[in-house]
Amino acid sequence: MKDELVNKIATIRRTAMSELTNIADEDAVRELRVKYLGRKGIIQSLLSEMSALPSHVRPEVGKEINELKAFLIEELDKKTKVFLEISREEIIAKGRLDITLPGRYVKPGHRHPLRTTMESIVDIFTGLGFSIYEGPEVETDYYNFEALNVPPEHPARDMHDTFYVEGGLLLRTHTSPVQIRVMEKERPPIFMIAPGAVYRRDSDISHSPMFHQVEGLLVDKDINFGHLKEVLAVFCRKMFGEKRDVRFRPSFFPFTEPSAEVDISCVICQGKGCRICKMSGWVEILGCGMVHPLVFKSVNINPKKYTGFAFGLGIERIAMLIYGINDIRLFYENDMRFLEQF
Ligand code: 2U9
Repeated sequence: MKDELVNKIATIRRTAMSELTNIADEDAVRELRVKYLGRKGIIQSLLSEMSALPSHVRPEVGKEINELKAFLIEELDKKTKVFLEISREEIIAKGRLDITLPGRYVKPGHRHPLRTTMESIVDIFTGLGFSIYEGPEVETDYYNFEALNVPPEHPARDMHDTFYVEGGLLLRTHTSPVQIRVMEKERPPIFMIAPGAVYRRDSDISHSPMFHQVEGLLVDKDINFGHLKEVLAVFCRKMFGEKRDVRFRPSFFPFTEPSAEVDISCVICQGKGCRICKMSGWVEILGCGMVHPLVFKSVNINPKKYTGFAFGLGIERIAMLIYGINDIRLFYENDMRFLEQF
């Protein structure tokens, strides 16, 4: 009985030794630990077999089992250490830095030409005392058309010209709704500009379904067309050069009366005549006019007490002129060969 158990202990030791030599990884170490030293492991079962032995032989056999146990603990701990070392070396090797490799070059970015143009325009007007306001791009018919005296039959309101969205809303076709919202909330004097994206159903080399505007509004007592002319002439010279000639041509907009369009002497040929100005010597820069009394009425500003002027300019058009770009779509294609030139 005793010899049987002693033999068994020796066999287990031999098996364990061969299993330990063939061990492949940390998981295998863990498995062997459970197999031999676990709660239901081999050592535990040897210890319970001991109870069947006569008491005088138990200490001797118990010593053998304890020796085997100590041996297994030591060997398994050694293996654990070995695999820990291997995996640490692997981690270090994987993350090793080759400081002789060239670094990854991160190209420094810069402003988009449209952003640069918009900022120059905004800077001039803020320098003249105008404040910047923004508003929603999805608008109601009221703010985009009705409050601006755009009649129901006006072509701009057509499905073919304006993007309508669900719920009777639309994508603003100009930033003018921002001025309406400001006039509803604030009382004159109002000196404001509204820069932002606008949307129209139009697409060719000079029209994009989304483009950008800066609009402006000045409302106070005794504001007249002379104020409009001077402010916009100052803007044109600051923006396009002090030597620029500026002219005002009569025009029409439902929200201004009288209305005008502003031309400057051609930035390319200085007025001599070229392809850009179609040999006229002049290029159109913006639209403007005195705020229509009906627009003031819709925001409860008394047109007998207050007058004002408004203007609007298209950023893309101006950027195309300044940089000599002939296709508006180049602004939105994110082609680095184009963008890197600015
Ligand atoms: C209010 C009252 C009047 C804004 C104006 C223009 C003339 C104009 C165009 C320029 C190029 C649009 O981007 S574009 O195609 N804009 O010609 N805009 S007057 O008039 C307003 C705005 C708001 C309350």
